Amino acid sequence: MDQNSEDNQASFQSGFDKKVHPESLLSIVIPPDSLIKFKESYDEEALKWPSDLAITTDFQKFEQFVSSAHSLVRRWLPQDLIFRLESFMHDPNQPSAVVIRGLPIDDNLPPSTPEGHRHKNSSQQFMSETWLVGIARIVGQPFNYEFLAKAAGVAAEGMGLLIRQLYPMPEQEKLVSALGSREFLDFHMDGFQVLPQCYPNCLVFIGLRGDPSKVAKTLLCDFRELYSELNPDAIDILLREKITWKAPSLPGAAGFCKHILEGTEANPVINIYDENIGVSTTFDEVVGGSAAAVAAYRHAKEVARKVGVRREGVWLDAGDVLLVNQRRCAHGRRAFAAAYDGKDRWMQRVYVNEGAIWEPTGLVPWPIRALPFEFAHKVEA
Ligand SMILES: O=C(O)CCC(=O)C(=O)O
Ligand SMILES: [Fe+2]
Repeated sequence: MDQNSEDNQASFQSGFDKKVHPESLLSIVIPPDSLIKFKESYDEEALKWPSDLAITTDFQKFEQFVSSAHSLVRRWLPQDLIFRLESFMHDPNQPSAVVIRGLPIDDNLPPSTPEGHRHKNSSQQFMSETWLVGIARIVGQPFNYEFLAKAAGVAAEGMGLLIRQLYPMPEQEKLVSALGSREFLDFHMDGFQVLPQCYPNCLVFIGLRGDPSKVAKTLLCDFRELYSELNPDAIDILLREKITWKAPSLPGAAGFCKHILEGTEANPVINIYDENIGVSTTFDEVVGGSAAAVAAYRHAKEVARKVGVRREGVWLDAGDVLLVNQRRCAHGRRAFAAAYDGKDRWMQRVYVNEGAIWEPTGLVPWPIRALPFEFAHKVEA
């Protein structure tokens, strides 16, 4: 057992926040009447935004938008909700995920396709982006990874640098992917492989169009619930031994190594991933460690699937926002059938970090919000 392993075990057991936890998913419905005048105030703010917001690659220009979105959200969401969001990432008594339903988004939504999304932004329609970025800004600082912006099937420009568009794409139909559909997307944490200071501590999604069949739901697996169902022998091994991932498919990443179980007993972090995301490599080709550690990791993944799938999951309709605290739960998605008729499910997503990313003490110059992918863990001997 190396020194790191012992430290992990000691800190895990000494967690002092042994409070009763609230429900893991909180749902809040915004009364439509309270936002009747939102559009007027949005239109007034939008006049101040750069006219080339849809195509610019100048991050300085986004700051005007981020700041406006932030102030609009502060003005229009109920104060008690703002208060909750401000403590969402810090207070263990907050839920692990929150869904806020009923926000007004852009009228006459174009088809759920790359062309549709380009059309929406080139017509200066940024209402969904305003809620998404403004809410993310209450929780922390919104960002994206540059390689994801490039992989979205459209030019890496404009709002696409900051916001990921999620609609099923025919060419990814059979891939395990956020842009796939037929394959179950198993429980995972986004940014699994990045350096800790560049980790998306929170994910924020907004629905633009709900899956018409209502099958495509975001599934959540709360770590406290998962932990309570893990076999004690597996817990013991996962606290002592690290798992190694060889990640040939990850841009710039030779691989990385970490403990599956971190955090504290009261608030465990259980680092699970879907090793098939975006690739055709098998679990055995990717995951390394002692036979006992790999078996314990497989067990954690199986229990996560059982725990996560028995909950209903979250179906996001137009104007519904989902915040997921990645230190408290993993997420996945049910398999579904896409029609590619323009009416498929459409969501947008940003990542949130509380600020460790940026200079002067971080790694990236402010205000770049699309991070170059140079932050992967390397395999440790
Ligand atoms: O489609 C979903 O509900 C979740 C997709 C996903 O894992 C992600 O966007 O990070
Ligand atoms: Fe994900």
